[in-house]
Parts: sequence; C-alpha cells; structure tokens
Amino acid sequence: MKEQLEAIRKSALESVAGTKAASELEALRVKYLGKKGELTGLLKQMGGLSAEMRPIMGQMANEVRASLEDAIETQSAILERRVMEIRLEKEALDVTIPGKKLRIGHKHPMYSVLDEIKDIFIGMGFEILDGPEVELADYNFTKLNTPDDHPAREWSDTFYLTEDSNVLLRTQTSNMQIRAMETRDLPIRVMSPGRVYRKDEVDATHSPMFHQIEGIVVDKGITMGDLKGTLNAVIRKIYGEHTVTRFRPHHFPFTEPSCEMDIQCHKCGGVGCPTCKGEGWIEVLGAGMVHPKVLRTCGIDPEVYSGFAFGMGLERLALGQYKISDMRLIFENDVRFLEQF
Ligand code: 2NL
Repeated sequence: MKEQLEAIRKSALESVAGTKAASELEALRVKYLGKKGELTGLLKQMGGLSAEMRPIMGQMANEVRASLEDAIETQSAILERRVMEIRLEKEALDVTIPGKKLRIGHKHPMYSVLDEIKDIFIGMGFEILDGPEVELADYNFTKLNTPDDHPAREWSDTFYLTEDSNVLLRTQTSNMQIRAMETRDLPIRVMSPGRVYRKDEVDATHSPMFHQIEGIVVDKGITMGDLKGTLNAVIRKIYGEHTVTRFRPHHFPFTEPSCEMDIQCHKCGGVGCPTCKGEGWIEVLGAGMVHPKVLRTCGIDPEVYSGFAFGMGLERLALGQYKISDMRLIFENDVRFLEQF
C-alpha cells in the first residue's frame, strides 16, 4: 500500500504541475480526491490492514491528501494569474496612441443669424415665444382679420390638413402673437421665430417651408414712431450703425396703417447694382400698427391700447448676410456648403 500511495503522490503532483487550465485541474481533483477517486479508493481498503499498519498508512494517506490539496491550490493560483495576465495583455490600452479626429459640426448659418437677432430683441426687453406649426385657421387667419375669401386662404397657397379648411400648417408665426395678446397681461413685447409653410414651388428665392420672425408690442400710447424707432435700431444692429432705411406704405389685413421697410443697398450706396437689382434699395421687412379689429378680437380695447407688429423672412436675411445666391443651399444641408460658415 505504501508503494501505491507513493505512486499516486508522484503521478498526481506531476499531473497537477502540468495542468494548463482550471478545468484540467478540477478533473484531476476528482480523479484523485473525488468520491470515486484513486486516493479515496485506497483509503477504503485500509480496513484490510493490520492494527499496527493502519495508523501508519492512515497518516501517510493524509499526508498525500494534504500535499495534493496544497499542490492543487497553488496550481489554481498560478493558472488564475496566467488567465489574468493574458486578459490584461489582450485588453491593454495604449493611452499614448493619438486619438481619432472627430468631425465636429456647428450651428447652421441661418440659426447663427437667428440667434444674433434673438439677442438683439432680448436686449430690448422682448420675450421669445415658440408656437405650434400645426394650427387652427382661426389663429392663422380669422383672428388676424383675414376674411374667408382672402386669397391667402386659397387651397393652392396653404397646406390644409382637414377637408373643412380648419386645420393647417401655419403660414406665418402670428399665431403666437395672438395667443400672447389673448392670455397675457399688458403691456406685451414678444417675438416669435419659427417655421412657416406655403405652397410655393422651390426656386432660388422660394421654398414651401421657410422661417419667419414676427414681433409685436402692445401698450398704452404706442405709435408709428415706436415702430420706426424700434425697427431702425434693430436693423442698424444687424446691418451696421450707418444703414440708411426708408418706410413705404403697404397693405396687410392685420395692420393699419401698414408699411414695408427697405435698407439702402450697402453694396452700391443706393446707385443701383446687381445686389439690389438696380433698385438702390433692399426690402427687409413688413410692419404696421396692429389693426383695431385684431386687438378687439383678442380682448384688448383699441381705445385704450395700441401696438405695432412686424414680420421678416429669416432665409432672406441669412442669404444677404452671408452673400448666398440661392435659398436651396440653405435647405440642402450639403456639408461642403455648410462648412464654409
Ligand atoms: C411680412 C410681414 C407682418 C405682422 C406681420 C402681425 C401679427 C399680429 C397682429 C398684427 Cl398678431 N400683425 N404681424 C404685421 C405686419 C407684417 O409680416 O412681410 N412678413 C414676412
């Protein structure tokens, strides 16, 4: 039996030292120390030994078991460390490798212009309002004194969403000014930029979706002088201190009187050139004194309060600002174009 124990110890220790994976080690543990293992089998035969031999062999068997358990534990630690070393090597991170260059985008040129304009109005005490693009005809037309038979309401001009012409894509951002007048305490000074929709064919100066900026001021004693003073100040902040402006009479259903504002061509100084199409002047916005009917519809007494309102197209402003010749470039989102700004 002593020889058998020695043989087991020798072969077991050799095999354990030679294992390369935890699963092999576990198989060896079962092979020698398991319930049906070789050492366990040998222990079961101890009963057949003489009374003097039994404790001696018993002690030896225990020693073999202990040294085997020791060896397995040691080998297990070695294997674990090896696994970790391999993993560390595989997952190694070289923090000295230069990073990949990320192409970072930037604000669309038109929104840079919008932000600049918002800042100007905020500086003058205006609040910026966002509003819904899907709107009721009431808020887009009726409350703005636009009669049922007005050409602006034609199906050929407006994107209607219902057969009864009650729901549509807004054609101007006045809807928020109406809501402001209906719901806010006076005085109000609000400005609302946003997308508007009209059934226009796409060309160099038209798009079925474009951006508008509208503003309104309502208070006691507001006059055309406030309109001119405010808009002159805004336009001079946008186009430069020495910009020359003029106001021409015009017609809008929602203002009375109405006007359009031109700036003298900054390219030719008013003589006439391709930029101003020979006119010497460039149209920049429409405006007017809020129609008394519009005020009354919104629950404001036109005998006590008055106001002015204005609207301008953002695309046209951006085209002028950045000397872009074709509106389609604004919407196509071709990176080669956008990158230039
Ligand atoms: C233009 C002209 C304009 C308004 C918009 C307005 C809004 C309310 C009441 C009265 Cl709630 N007026 N907005 C007034 C005059 C002109 O826009 O050429 N837009 C591109």
